[in-house]
Amino acid sequence: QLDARSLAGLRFSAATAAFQIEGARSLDGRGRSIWDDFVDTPGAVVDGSSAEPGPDSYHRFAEDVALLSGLGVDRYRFSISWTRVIPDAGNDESANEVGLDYYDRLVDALLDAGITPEPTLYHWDLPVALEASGGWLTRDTAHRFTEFAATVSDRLGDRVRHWFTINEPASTSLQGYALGELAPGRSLLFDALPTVHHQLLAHGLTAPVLRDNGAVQAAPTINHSLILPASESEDDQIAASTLDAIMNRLFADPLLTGTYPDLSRFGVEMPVVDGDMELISAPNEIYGLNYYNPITVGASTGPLPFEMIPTPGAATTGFGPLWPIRPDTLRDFLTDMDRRYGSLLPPIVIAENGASFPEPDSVAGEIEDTARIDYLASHLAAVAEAGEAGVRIDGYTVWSLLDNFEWAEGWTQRFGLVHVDMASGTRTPKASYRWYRDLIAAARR
Ligand code: GCO
Repeated sequence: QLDARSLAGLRFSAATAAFQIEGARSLDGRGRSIWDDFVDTPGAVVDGSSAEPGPDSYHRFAEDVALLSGLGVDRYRFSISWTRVIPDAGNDESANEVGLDYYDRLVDALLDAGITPEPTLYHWDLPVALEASGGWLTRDTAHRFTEFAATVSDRLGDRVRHWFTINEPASTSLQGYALGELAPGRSLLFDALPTVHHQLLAHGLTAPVLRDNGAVQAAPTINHSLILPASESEDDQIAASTLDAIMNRLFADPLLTGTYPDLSRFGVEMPVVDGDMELISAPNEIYGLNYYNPITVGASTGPLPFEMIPTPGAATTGFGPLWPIRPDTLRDFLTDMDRRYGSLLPPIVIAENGASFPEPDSVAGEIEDTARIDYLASHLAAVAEAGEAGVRIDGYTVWSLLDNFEWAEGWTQRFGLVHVDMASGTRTPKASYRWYRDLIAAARR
């Protein structure tokens, strides 16, 4: 049961990402990213959609700000498109002033509405020329990212103090480079591991630059899942600990302790250069954590040493059997983190949490999305329980403010508190929007 008083002191936010909401892919000098290539590849996106027009926030951001203001959130987590700002990054590092102007206006509109902007600098839209020269397999990409971050923070740093650097590096490495499910669509299996180090290095190199430009927060957002073994058998337990190492410790350990878990069993060495681990593990103000679901795994003889299976007995979201709804695992994950890392763990900000459910493409009025309300309420209750158990948690963020382009799933998975008609851009708040608004107000009372 969720008691709003147990959430007093939490900072509330809602999140989106540039490629998922902006549309306007070829407008005002925006260059191409790996996601432009991905959506233009026949068959890559399930419904063949191309991320535009959709919410079209490039033109309709004022409506987004009004919706945020109506919610009463403290913050808005959006992302900045690298190729709007540096259209041909990798070939030519010059900035596109028109692209920067867009974010300038968005930031001003948020501040006028009393909402703290907390942009993410890398939400998966790598410039194509950088991918052509190796993408995140290449160390140089980390340096190019830092230059981009410097350009953006030179322009916005007088007003933006809260930054997220890289978003969900595990998704990029696993689904983007190891399994080919997301852009850039490469299937390198364990040879994708260097992309982990280069993304973390991108964070490590960039955080000091942001702080020099006035940042009081410069943290990555790391997606985690509690890993559940399919059975008590030794093979399943080993499979679970392997996936835990890859999904969780591979990111949390270097950021918090400055070391990688033992990777020798995968036959790959991280391309660590002297000084890297100090940069990566430099203390952060917060730990940005995205949480959606646990993962149940059993042993496998396939190309990977584990196999993900449905979590027995759990209800699922619109994503199907591999997205079980188990809020208790969020509480357990948070308390495990606290136990494992102790004083090395700064306060946690839940930087994404949310769920998709089947919903119509166009609506006449408010959708009664009670399943989403239940999902969010139960996960917030889990956050409160972890807090009562002593875990320091500073903020909570719903994914997402708006229905948006769900990557390879196109428009088929709706996560918004606000329904978006992808043909017209019309925004219609759902029941969950009203629920979140009331909850935030009650938590402040
Ligand atoms: C991320 C997430 C989001 C997704 C959300 C639902 O990278 O932060 O993948 O972009 O839309 O997690 O799948």
